[in-house]
This record gives sequence, structure tokens and C-alpha cells, in this order.
Amino acid sequence: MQHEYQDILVSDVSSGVLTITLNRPEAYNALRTQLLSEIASVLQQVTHDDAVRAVVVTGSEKVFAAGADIKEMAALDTVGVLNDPRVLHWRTIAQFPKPLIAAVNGFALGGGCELVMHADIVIAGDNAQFGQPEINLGIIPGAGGTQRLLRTVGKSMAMQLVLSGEFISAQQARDFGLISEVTIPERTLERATALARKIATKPPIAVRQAKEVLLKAYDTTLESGLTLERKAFTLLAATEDRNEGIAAFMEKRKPNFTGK
Ligand code: CO8
Repeated sequence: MQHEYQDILVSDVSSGVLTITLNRPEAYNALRTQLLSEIASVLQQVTHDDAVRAVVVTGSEKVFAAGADIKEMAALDTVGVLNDPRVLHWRTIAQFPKPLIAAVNGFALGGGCELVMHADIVIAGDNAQFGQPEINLGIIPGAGGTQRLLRTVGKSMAMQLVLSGEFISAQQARDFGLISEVTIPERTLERATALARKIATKPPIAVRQAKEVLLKAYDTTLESGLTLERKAFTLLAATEDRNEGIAAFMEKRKPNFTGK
């Protein structure tokens, strides 16, 4: 896959995991349209590839992504922003049905922080910094930052980040639930990959249902969420992997999940 892409590197699939590396070091991995379209294209391709059970997205040791490409954005007027193709790419990323795990070192700012919030699980190095500095450019977050941030870290911290443009550390991001683990930068990708590989051994239909139902909790009532959970739980009773999981437990052996 690798040679087809300009702004990202795409690994081979290993133990069910594919890794996307943002690769625009000269622009701090700024998320220009090309880069976002490449992420969206890879995610679309692997959605129907049973060999891929989870995807890791990462940057370099110094920067995850410093936001939208400000130089590209400068050329857009209102109509340009209105018709921005990146809106569709963000939607593709948001709708990716398999686990997406971010391994973040260094800056995750603006659209970079929003990309972090599109991930299901986030592991960060202790050098990571998260922020929504758009206010300094006379704009506001435009890829879900206001909505996902408030739902994730609560009103006071979301307001602080978006209104002041201040950055927070990996430690603070973990305290506020924006990310789940902090490690040393040399281990960030390794830890994210290990977690992705572990998830890749789980029954894929159950993993997919779990992700879908968990994400629904963002934008539905408790009652509707519980109804959806019950339906997904019921549906899983019809899968072979559920029978296998229970049988393996009873027989004190490892389950062999087939995705059926
Ligand atoms: N866009 C384009 N180029 C960038 C960006 C960016 N976001 N960030 C850094 N660069 C470039 C710099 O221009 C510089 O290039 P050059 O050497 O050619 O001048 C190079 O990367 C290194 O940057 P610095 O020299 O500034 O490095 P520092 O270590 O001094 O500072 C910072 C690093 C703090 C990350 C600093 O570069 C910075 O503040 N960057 C901008 C961060 C920012 O404002 N991000 C928000 C952008 S707006 C946004 O994300 C809106 C998302 C809306 C999405 C909607 C889609 C539909």
C-alpha cells in the first residue's frame, strides 16, 4: 500500500493490526486535505478487510499533528470552507466501525486534537501536549472539537481549552479522560500496538457492536442507549463466537474466534 500515499505511511497488517503514520514532518503533520483524504481512503479500504481487526494512528516522536494546514486554510473563503471536502473525510473517520487507537507523542493541536478525539482509545507519551488553539487564528474548532471536547472533559476544561487556546499536558489530559494512558515517548507506539493486537484477538462482531453502542452514549438518552445495548447483546447470542467463547471458558481452554 505504502507507495500510493504522499502524506502518510501505511504498514503491512501484522497480528490483525494496521498502522497509519502521519508523515509531513516539514509541516508538523498539518492535516491538509490530501493527508485527511489518505487516512479516510485507508480506513474505507480496511473496513471490509477481515484481516484488519484494529488500526493504530500515530505521528512522530515530536509531533502527532499541529492541526489543519493553516497555509491551505488561508486560501479558503466562506464558500471554500462551506464546500470543504475534509468534512466528508472527517465523517469517514468518525464512522470507521473497527477500533481506532491513537499513539500520540508531542503536539496534538487543533485538528490534531480533534483527530485524537476521533480515536476510540488514546495512548500518549509524557511529552504530549493537547490543545485547541484555533481562537488565536480568529476561528473555532471545526472538526467536532467543541462538541466532543465538552462531552469528554466537561464544561470548564473544554471552555478553558477552546477560549484561551492553552495547551494541557498528557498527565492533565489523562486526568480529564481525554486519553487513557501515559507512557514514556519511546513506548507510546509499542503500547498502542500491543493494545490493538490484544483487541484483534477478540471476537470481531462483539468488538464492533461494543464500539457502536459505546459511541451512541455520546448522543442519545440513557433509555435509548440501554435499548440499543440490549439489542446488540441479543444479536450477539446468535454468533458462533459467543458459543465458542462460552464453550472455551467451560472447557478451560483458549477460545478460537472466527468472526462468525
Ligand atoms: N499548518 C501548517 N504548517 C504548520 C502548522 C499548521 N497547523 N503547524 C506548524 N506548521 C509548520 C510551521 O509553519 C513551520 O514551517 P516552516 O519551518 O516552513 O516555517 C513548521 O511547521 C514548524 O513550526 P514552528 O516553527 O512554528 O515550530 P515550533 O516548535 O516553534 O512551534 C507549534 C510548534 C506550537 C505546533 C506551532 O507550530 C503552532 O502553533 N502551530 C499551529 C498550531 C495551530 O494553531 N493549530 C490549529 C490550526 S486550525 C485547525 O486545526 C482547525 C481545524 C478545523 C478542521 C475543519 C475541517 C473541515
